[in-house]
Amino acid sequence: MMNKGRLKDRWVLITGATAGIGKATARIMAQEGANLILTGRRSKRLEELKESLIEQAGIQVEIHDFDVRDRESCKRCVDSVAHPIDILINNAGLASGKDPIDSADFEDWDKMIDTNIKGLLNMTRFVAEGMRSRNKGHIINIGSIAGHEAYPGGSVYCGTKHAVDAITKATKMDLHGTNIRVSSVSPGLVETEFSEVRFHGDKETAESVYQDTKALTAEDVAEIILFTVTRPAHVNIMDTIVLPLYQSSSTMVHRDKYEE
Ligand code: NDP
Ligand code: 8X3
Repeated sequence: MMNKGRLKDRWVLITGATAGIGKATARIMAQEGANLILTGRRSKRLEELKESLIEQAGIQVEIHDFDVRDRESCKRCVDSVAHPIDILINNAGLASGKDPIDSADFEDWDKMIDTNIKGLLNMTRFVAEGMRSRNKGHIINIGSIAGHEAYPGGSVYCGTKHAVDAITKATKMDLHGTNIRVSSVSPGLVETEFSEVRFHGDKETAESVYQDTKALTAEDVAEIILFTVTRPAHVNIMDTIVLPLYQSSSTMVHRDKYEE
């Protein structure tokens, strides 16, 4: 099947493509004809996604299972990609725990800092080298409303997402004068596996986050990522903050039956 979408022949690397926003972004990019390099730690999910995307969209898909916290694995992945990477979507990330500063778990802190900040930096460092040499590319970092506001129990998660905001702005400056675009997308509540991961597999607490309200879907965010990458080459969207209608800040979530 020949795909004639807007991203035909482009190679897009998405971290964290095994679930949520990353997976939805893979699907929407595939519909637009992009060839994909999909990463995550759960290899079976990557294999299943690869098969279904090839069948549905007739694109090329490479998969690489590794942990973005492991710098050598990040380098190995980027080095092994034979095609120029046109778009990097730094999406892999997590919140782990929601405990106050004086009782939070150190392992949770390390996971968030090492994944959301250092993992994103690792991938950017290796991919940006090639982009600079080709003077072409687009780096998109998935930030959060938590990168623009703070909330109780979010000291480290919010800290990592504020870091993503600063890294996005500084990366744009480091690549100033090149043809490389740098953007972020900063969503509020999105119903994915995010809360299940945050609450360490406690499904009931995770479900309560999205209960009696209307959160964004992963597809809503994927649409915005697609919009960001399909602007004309001279247009650089720096950030898009997107909240559900029923959310007005990190801590203000309206809980009522949603009707269109
Ligand atoms: P999910 O938990 O559904 O997906 C997270 C993805 O990140 C998975 O594919 C997971 O893959 C990957 N990932 C996590 N840790 C690592 C790691 N160490 N190495 C490689 N991959 C990793 O969550 P979302 O889709 O919601 O989250 C995606 C991004 O969006 C995150 O950066 C998150 O902070 C951000 N975000 C989410 C919001 C929400 O409300 N859901 C709101 C705002 C921002 P695997 O486990 O297979 O490695
Ligand atoms: C995820 C959204 O509000 O739980 O980044 O921090 S929030």
